[in-house]
Amino acid sequence: MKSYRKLPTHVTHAPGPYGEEEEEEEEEGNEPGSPPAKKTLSLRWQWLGVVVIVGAGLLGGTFWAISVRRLPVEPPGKCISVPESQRFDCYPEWDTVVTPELCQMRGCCFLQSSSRGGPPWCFYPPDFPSYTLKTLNRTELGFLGVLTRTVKTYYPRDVLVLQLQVDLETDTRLHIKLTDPNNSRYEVPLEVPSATKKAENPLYSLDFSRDPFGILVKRRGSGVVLLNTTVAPLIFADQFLQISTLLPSAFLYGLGEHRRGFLHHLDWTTLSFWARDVPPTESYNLYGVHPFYLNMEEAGTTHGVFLLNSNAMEVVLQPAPALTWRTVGGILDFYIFLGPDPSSVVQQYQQVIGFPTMPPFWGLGFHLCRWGYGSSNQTWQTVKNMRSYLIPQDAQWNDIDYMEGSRDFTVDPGHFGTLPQLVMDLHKHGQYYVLILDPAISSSQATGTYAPYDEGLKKGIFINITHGQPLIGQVWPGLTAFPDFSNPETHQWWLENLNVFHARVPFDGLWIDMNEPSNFKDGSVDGCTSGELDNPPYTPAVLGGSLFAKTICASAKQSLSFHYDLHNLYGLMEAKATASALIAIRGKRPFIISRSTFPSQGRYSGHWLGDNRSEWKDMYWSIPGLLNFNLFGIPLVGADICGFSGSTTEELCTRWMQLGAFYPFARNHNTKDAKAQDPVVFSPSARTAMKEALMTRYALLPYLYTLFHHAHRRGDTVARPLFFEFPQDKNTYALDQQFLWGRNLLVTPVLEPGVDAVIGYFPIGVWYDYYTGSSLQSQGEKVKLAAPLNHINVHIREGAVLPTQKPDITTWMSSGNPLLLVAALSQEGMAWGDLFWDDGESLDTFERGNYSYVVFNVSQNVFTSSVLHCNLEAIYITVDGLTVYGVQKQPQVVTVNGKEIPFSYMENKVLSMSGLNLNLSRSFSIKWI
Ligand code: MIG
Repeated sequence: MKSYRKLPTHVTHAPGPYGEEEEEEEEEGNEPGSPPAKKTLSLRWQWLGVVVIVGAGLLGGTFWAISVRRLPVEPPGKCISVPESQRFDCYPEWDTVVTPELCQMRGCCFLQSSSRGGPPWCFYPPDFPSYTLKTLNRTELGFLGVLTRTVKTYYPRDVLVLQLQVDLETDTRLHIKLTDPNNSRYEVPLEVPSATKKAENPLYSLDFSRDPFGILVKRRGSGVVLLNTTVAPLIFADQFLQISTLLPSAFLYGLGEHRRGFLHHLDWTTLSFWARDVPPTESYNLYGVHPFYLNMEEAGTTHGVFLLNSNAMEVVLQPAPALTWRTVGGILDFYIFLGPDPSSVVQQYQQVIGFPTMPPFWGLGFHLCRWGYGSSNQTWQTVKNMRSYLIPQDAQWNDIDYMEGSRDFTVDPGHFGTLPQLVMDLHKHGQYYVLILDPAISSSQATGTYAPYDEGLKKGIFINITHGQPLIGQVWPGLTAFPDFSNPETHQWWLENLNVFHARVPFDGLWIDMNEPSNFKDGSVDGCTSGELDNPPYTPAVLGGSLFAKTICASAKQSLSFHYDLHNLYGLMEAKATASALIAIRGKRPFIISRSTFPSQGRYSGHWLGDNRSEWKDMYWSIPGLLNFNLFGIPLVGADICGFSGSTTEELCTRWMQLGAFYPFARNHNTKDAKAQDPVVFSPSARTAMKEALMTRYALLPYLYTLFHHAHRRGDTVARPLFFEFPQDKNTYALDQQFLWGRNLLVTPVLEPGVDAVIGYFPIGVWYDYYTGSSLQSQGEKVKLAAPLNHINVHIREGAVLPTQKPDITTWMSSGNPLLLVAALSQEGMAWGDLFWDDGESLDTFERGNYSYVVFNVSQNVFTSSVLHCNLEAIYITVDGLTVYGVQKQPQVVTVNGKEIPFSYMENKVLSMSGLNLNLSRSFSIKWI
């Protein structure tokens, strides 16, 4: 009769999802294979049937029916009538080729569509059974409702009664939580803020659909529907939870960690979420998990949605436009952020997950690393070479080759014997040392020979298999056990080991790798159980096809829960332990870069984008990567500059060092067997170009540092997508080959070989060449820019004041140098900027008031510096120069605090003065007439 999708030969037909325990269900009249019981046929989805929408009474306080809609019902054509774009997949099992029979067993519609990878062939009919909203009561913060389901689904252990809690937490934040009121279920152990008072003037309104249950969230101003869950049935079974929503537009961002363009395509994509060690590849689940999206509405307003859930997950995107969340555990716990502009959405998200930590100033310098220096002397030589060419470098790193037998907290005495001296030498030069740690602890020594393992075993801090022994996997040192960072004891053990090691090698920062956690064995050396944690009824489309692929068993026991629930939190919990250990040991701001991440990670660490390749397209991919992690509240992010695997070329590495000079976290890192790619190994001209790019970065560090302060203080992005600043300009929505630093600095890198020009998009307004001050006026257009190999295009947005500093080869040197302020006037002759300044390393300087904050203003030919907050550090800083871009008329006189000073004025309308010798801690004004 019908032709099916061909069965790939390697796919064995999976048995139906009806386990023995489901027999009971059949007695209740929901026999598999038969259509849903009659009583449910009265349920209709919104576009077909009768939907009673109940207003939630946000305004008047009462609860009233706002509309009753009757739409034509077509039972026989009910399947055909569902437009392709609105077909929601009823048979997502990727390991089974769905047949009409299998589909009908689920009570779903089978309709083959033209294309593979297009609409699902088996999809929910409009009358597929779902939950009914039985009761809904007002609470202090919103509503509490009860949902019931009478017909079970095809997944085991449906939760037939659900509790719906809707809290109107703030005017811009709505919290929707669906839980099992009768059995406690795992919830993500994240400290989230709780509201005490209901929002008074929310930007949103709520509607509930009773039968079937659905929830609609609208933006009150525009009436745009932000969330509409009536489009597909809600499923809440023990290990299969699914909810779908329509999206107001296809401009969708976020949902990491994946290798994709910044703007998602909603062309039937399934994104999977399960922390995984794998070189970033399109469509794979990668190192970290961030179930957060941002969606532009047509009007240029923006909202965001966060699903606080840490289980293995999938998100399906389809062109309706619509989105489906599918997770295998926990609860459905949503936060909705109303913005209305993109920056506020990201700020509101971080109000829930926490703001990023303030990095030490040196952390913003240039970092150099590779796997396979092979010895401390070779590492040292690299540092000395950098110094001899006067190339900026703040931190030298070592990879696992420093270890003895790849074991944490050891040093290879043969090859890395001089490591302590190297670190001392770095410190003497005002430089810093960062080393790698892998979480897996070597377990193969006879007891008594490797203290971290022996002690760990005694303290019981390792993750156990179901019967209580440590789970043994295999990583670089051979057989390993895995510390359970969900156990506070483990933090203590980690601290003790770091402390002892720090006494030997006084490292300044830590690089935590392999913390997905990565395991060279699938599950453990003994495999995993055959139970439903290791083999859930539904496994999301994760790489390797199982939850234990290249990691530890989901059934493994951790102190807070099973690894099944905590897997995606491993990197977060390790980072948390590492941050508190570093604080305890050094008493200063911790510097940590982690591979695996989860929401709230930014509070403890930054992130690098993992094992990229030394290829042009990988350089491009880094930009969507940066932008995404800025949305996720982890602004300290960068990719391996010049590429990790494979060997780079001089041209690629030059372009990449230039782009990398604008990564918030700038590190050149290389794999073991690839040719060296640190700046000194290249030709004099390439080396010079790299050095100049780094000098530009170092000059801009006061600006970058101030951006980090705003990220820390209120959740601003540092590397910022253009549409954040120009949400009304649709041309910016898909841009991911350019980015901004904060509001004011536009970076337009070359991302392809063999060219000496680059085309960039410039939103409407005046943009000044960073280096020369020459201006270009854009109507919102693409502009072709000269881009010789020794040049990266950087433009200042009109209306900005940027604090810059005379660069030097370390931040230790540069941070004492005089400042040069650059003002780029708007067409009205105005500009604004600011500077956050402190000692660069003490803990909580902002919180304790140990900082200076200075605001710069230009209007009517007067530049003023206003010191709003001052501490000692600013007293040592001199403001030496001011350069003003866009001064239309040649001034006759320039005065500082009323006293005349010399100046220069150039044809391209740049006014500059130097030798000002002003003190940053005092307000001043400069006037030109
Ligand atoms: O299995 O430590 O992503 O940056 O150089 C590879 C060696 C382990 C993976 C990291 C990479 C690092 C490498 N590590």
